[in-house]
Amino acid sequence: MTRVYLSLGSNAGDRLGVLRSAVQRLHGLPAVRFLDASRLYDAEPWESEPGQTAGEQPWYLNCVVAIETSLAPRALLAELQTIETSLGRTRPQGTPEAQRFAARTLDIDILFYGDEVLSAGDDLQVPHLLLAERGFVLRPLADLAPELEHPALYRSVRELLDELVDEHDVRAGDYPTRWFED
Ligand code: PH2
Ligand code: MG
Ligand code: MG
Repeated sequence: MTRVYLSLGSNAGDRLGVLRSAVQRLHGLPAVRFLDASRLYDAEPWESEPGQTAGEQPWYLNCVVAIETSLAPRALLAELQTIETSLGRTRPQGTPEAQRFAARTLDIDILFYGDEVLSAGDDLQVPHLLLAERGFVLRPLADLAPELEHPALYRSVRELLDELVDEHDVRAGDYPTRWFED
């Protein structure tokens, strides 16, 4: 079994309901053991469509989830994409940029897969390439694993958060700490 950290985000529809359902779906995967989830954060959109200001995009509800899994990275990614699709994420037509910037009901990204460093195509870069630049990832990750060391940057999550320069607003929302079923 490998310890994996996932970033979950939603900025369309019933954001909290979608994140709760995503946790339930993770519970339901036979090759996955759900471990824990961070608090929830209201986070300013980190990128907006070119020509669009961040204020025009709805804010995200973000969290990080820890699991253990016997699935290989690509098999895990396929399961996560199935969950995204079944909870209503449609992948818009058009250029990769158009897809990247579309509002999403649910996005699940692999942050860490054990201490592996993988570069297996655009869709599977582990650790996540932008992890160390994003408050909406580092804040919830530090709830769960402050001492976890980034296998390529050799810095702990807490150190990365201390050194972070990210102007995007990330607010610990007024949500229950145990917002998910475990
Ligand atoms: N996800 C993105 C782009 N921008 N911004 C926030 N705050 N949270 C996200 O999860 C997020 C984002 C692409 O996946
Ligand atoms: Mg993402
Ligand atoms: Mg994604």
